[in-house]
Amino acid sequence: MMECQSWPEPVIRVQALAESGLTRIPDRFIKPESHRPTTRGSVGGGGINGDINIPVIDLGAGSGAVERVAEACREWGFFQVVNHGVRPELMRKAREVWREFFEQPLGVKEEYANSPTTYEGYGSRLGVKKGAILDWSDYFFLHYKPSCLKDTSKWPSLPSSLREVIDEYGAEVVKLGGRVLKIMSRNLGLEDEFLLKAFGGEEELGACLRVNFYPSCPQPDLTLGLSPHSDPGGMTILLPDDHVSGLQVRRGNDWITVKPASDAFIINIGDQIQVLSNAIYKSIEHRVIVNSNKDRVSLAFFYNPRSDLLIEPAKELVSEERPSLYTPMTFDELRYIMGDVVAPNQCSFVHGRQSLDNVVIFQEVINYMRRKVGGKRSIYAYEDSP
Ligand SMILES: O=C(O)CCC(=O)C(=O)O
Repeated sequence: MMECQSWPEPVIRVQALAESGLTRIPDRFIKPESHRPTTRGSVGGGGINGDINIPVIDLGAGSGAVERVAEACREWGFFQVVNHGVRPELMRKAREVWREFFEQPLGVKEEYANSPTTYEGYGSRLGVKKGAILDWSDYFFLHYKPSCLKDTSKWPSLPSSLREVIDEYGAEVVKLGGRVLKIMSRNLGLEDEFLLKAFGGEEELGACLRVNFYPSCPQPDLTLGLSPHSDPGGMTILLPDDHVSGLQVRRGNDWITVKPASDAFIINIGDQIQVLSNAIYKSIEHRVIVNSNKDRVSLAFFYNPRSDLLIEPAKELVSEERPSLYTPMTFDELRYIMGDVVAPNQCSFVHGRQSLDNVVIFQEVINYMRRKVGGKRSIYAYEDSP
């Protein structure tokens, strides 16, 4: 496996750059014209279609909620939930401790500087392509599940309440994820536990958190906080900033700016649920824009299948009229293809994202890799191989 041990060039800390008072952003952050967040194709930000928003669903509303989740997963791949069972006070604290982390001096944060081997820790870029155009954000990435990957000593020790708050926050969000997976399974006509089982069950599934910090930017029209991507995992539960919007969701040829509802989570379908549902549920491209006067913080909790389990469309959703659209593949294999075959030298699984459908044509590559490692299906097997 082509593994990236270190960054290809000195890392630029975007927050420090923004705080230096610059008035023009470095060329490294300037997106090609067609990728810039121009007004054209960006609706929902106060333009003619300013009222459009992703569905907001009250999870306490019984069967009505269940149906609305189904519709949102099919039509949007995104929705917000309120009345979700996670205490607003805990949500507020989770944002607050991370804001405090990012407000600390650079030297304190650098103690957690990450590398592209695991991405765990404090980072400022995704992907290791030398000379790549960068996004206007820093982040902190940590594992929450499975327990063998959770190492709280790698989480920031300051502010002093961070580890405790994030531990509790993680437990609550995992619980919410389980509840939503049940609703999705039932909506697909599958047994309630289908998706959770496909993910490996409560003990084995993967859960990790990326906290994004988007500093204010003197030239927000030239760059993006996060480039367009869809999530390769199962499902993402996002706690957005409570004051500043920035997330945009692809809708046809347009980008819709999400208007976060009060105390809501934003949930989106990832590639693995698109595959398990045989594309009934959609994993939709999204991106983040920045602005000239306000920082923004978001907590993206990724809820993923155990990485070496084969993921394929549920048998119940495959028929003569609707044949299976995907070949069985593990989450590791998908990331491998996304990272090292489709987008060479991009270890990140969120950048260089190509359409999931393109992956089908790489089945031969997967077959070759499996033969090479004696049928094992973990990326770690590739690392071990000569
Ligand atoms: O910051 C946001 O609103 C979205 C974050 C996101 O898409 C991600 O972390 O993958």
